[in-house]
Amino acid sequence: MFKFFRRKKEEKKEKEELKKVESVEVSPEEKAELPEKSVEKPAEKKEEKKGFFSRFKTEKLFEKFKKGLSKTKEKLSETFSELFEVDKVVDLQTLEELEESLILADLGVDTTLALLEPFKERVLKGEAPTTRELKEFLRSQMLSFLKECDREFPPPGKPSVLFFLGVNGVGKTTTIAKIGKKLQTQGYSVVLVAADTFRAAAIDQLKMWGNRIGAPVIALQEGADPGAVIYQGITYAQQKSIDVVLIDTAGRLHTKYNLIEELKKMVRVVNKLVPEESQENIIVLDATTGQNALNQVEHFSQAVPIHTAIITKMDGTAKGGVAIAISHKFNLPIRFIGLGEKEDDLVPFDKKAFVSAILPN
Ligand SMILES: Nc1nc2c(ncn2[C@@H]2O[C@H](COP(=O)(O)OP(=O)(O)O)[C@@H](O)[C@H]2O)c(=O)[nH]1
Ligand SMILES: [Mg+2]
Repeated sequence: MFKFFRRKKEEKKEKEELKKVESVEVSPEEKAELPEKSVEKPAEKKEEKKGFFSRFKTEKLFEKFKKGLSKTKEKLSETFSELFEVDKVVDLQTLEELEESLILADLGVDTTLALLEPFKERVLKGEAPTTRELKEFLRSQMLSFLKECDREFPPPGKPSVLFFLGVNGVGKTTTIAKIGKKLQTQGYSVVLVAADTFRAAAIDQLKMWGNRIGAPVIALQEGADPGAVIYQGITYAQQKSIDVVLIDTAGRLHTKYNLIEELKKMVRVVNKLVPEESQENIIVLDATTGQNALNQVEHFSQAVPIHTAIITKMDGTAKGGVAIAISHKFNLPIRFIGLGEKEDDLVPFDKKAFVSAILPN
């Protein structure tokens, strides 16, 4: 009984807190005087800011990767279980079977061939490497094909800007909310910017998320110039001393509308307001689209320099190998991967955990 009332009380408190942080809508006329609605964080929380990723480095992470990548592992293990069952000498036919299996797990043709080439050469030269050596070779090649991220996260500077891009439906908006929440729990204040001004629904969706996580949202009306929203979002952060600006952008690839030109303009606005080292341009990709994700990286990199990638929906697909292809082909570090729809399912990418999760033990 008491528990019930306590829970009700807590729910009520939660609702009231959410109400306090409404989204901030600004019109150009209002630009100069923005309402006081940023979320102030207690001082002691800011002390915890160091090492954003350190709190994730636990045994649990390996478990999470294993669970989320089980479909990809299953796909690979059809070949792997036969191949690595007993230690024997590797011949060309075995390598071809392995090639096929890696291609099917969406490493793609180019990356698969590049990955196996040094081993194939040994076989062609008449050496007799064993399957045990092949297993070790695969592991170390995969690790070296996955690029390390040497940029700080979030980038240094106040505010720093995370600029998210990617086609519609990949999970940009939900990912922004999840990252915003993670940053907040680590003591960073955040503001979300609705620069996908194409559809009113997109603006509303971001506002809804802002409300849920208790973050201000800077939005203009549907059809507004995305550059103007970004300008206002960043100046708002500067005025309110907010740590991180997360920008949601449009993702429709339509012939009549030049998304690439729009994105270039948006980045120019960011460049004018914050130094380059304070920006991270993040492409969001959906693992279930497999090799198509590579075309998307190619397309978007015409518009802006892409610093890192986030790959969502790994849980629903056997195409997890696409992470290796993306990182290898574009020299692109992976920041986070989505291993499910829940907030905790967006985890920092850990290449050792990734490779362990898809290869046999
Ligand atoms: N299973 C799964 N679903 C995800 C993941 N990330 C996002 N989604 C879902 O993908 C759908 C599209 O997301 P949304 O953020 O609206 O995509 P946007 O159009 O790029 O902004 C939503 O239903 C999300 O819940 C993930 O890692 N796993
Ligand atoms: Mg969206």
